[in-house]
Amino acid sequence: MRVLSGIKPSGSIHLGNYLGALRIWVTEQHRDTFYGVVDLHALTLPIEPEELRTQTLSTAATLLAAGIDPQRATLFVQSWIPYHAQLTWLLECVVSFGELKRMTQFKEKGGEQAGHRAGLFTYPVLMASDILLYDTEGVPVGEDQRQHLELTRVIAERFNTRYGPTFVVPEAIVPTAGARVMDLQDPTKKMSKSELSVQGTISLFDSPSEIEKKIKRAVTDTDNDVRYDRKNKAGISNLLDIFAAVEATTPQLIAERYSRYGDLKSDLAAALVSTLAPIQQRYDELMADPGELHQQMMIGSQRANEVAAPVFERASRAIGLLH
Ligand code: ATP
Ligand code: LTN
Repeated sequence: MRVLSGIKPSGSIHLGNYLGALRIWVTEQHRDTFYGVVDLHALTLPIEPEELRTQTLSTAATLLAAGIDPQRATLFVQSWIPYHAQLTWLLECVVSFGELKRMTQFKEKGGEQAGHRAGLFTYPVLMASDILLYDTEGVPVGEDQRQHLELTRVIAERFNTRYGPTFVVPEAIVPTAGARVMDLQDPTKKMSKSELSVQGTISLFDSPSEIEKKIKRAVTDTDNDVRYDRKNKAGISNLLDIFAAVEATTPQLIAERYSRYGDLKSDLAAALVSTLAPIQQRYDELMADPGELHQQMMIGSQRANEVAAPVFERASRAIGLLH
């Protein structure tokens, strides 16, 4: 099975990215995997050029540190493969304005406010290109990306119907626990890279004492009953869900082990510290040699380019561009 996913180099990777997506990227590596640092997506929100360059390299290092093996997975930088932007134009002429307007993430990010970039509106089409360019069958993503994946399927099917069989229609791979990690200070909002909620977000690079502090201060309710109930007990359910993802079990089984919030919180903090420590150590080693990292990304991107080229040609011929 061909698997592809992407992550934006728009800030430090957080626990939601790790539990919802990255951890699954690692376990899917026995398949034919393509993982992209999708730098063009980071341009949808304001970002300084120097910051984008630095984040692209450090995001690549984070993926390797989390366990992506460049011998097995094809790791690439999106903008180094010109077909992503090229295919986006063709697909923008297949999708409708109304379909893009219905995307909830665009609305949540306040997309219609004056001054927002048009790329924020059209970005699900760039995401569809990322996926369709590689004949992808499975896409590991967090819950927030389900709607974009559904749109990708609609675009692929419409293209195939209108212009003849061209694209593989992909499926989402969404984990059972950790698919929607919420902000620790506001469990009605998802943990996010670009929202400025330092206390509500656990970065993969937080120190043990920062992790302990943030978990201890995580918002819960006052009835002190450890029970998984996303609707009525959002805060505690979020912690149970995180714990279940880390231990590869279910939040209900974790809940049975605890009767007090305090015990749950201190055990969860300890579990997170021991999960993240090896990733942090490996990250420091990798960042010590940026030249080698750059080289790794070049090798992967060349391989990605070779796979994407014939798929783009197929699509451009099908739609009627002269060859
Ligand atoms: P931003 O908040 O700036 O839009 P992001 O944190 O959503 O960024 P992305 O790079 O857009 O990060 O997403 C990378 C992957 O992480 C996607 O598969 C996405 O579904 C997943 N993901 C992001 N946030 C969460 C979360 N809170 N819980 C679970 N998965 C998440
Ligand atoms: N749109 C996603 C990141 C992303 C992605 C992709 C995920 C860009 N391209 C391709 C899977 C496949 C996001 O913003 N969370």
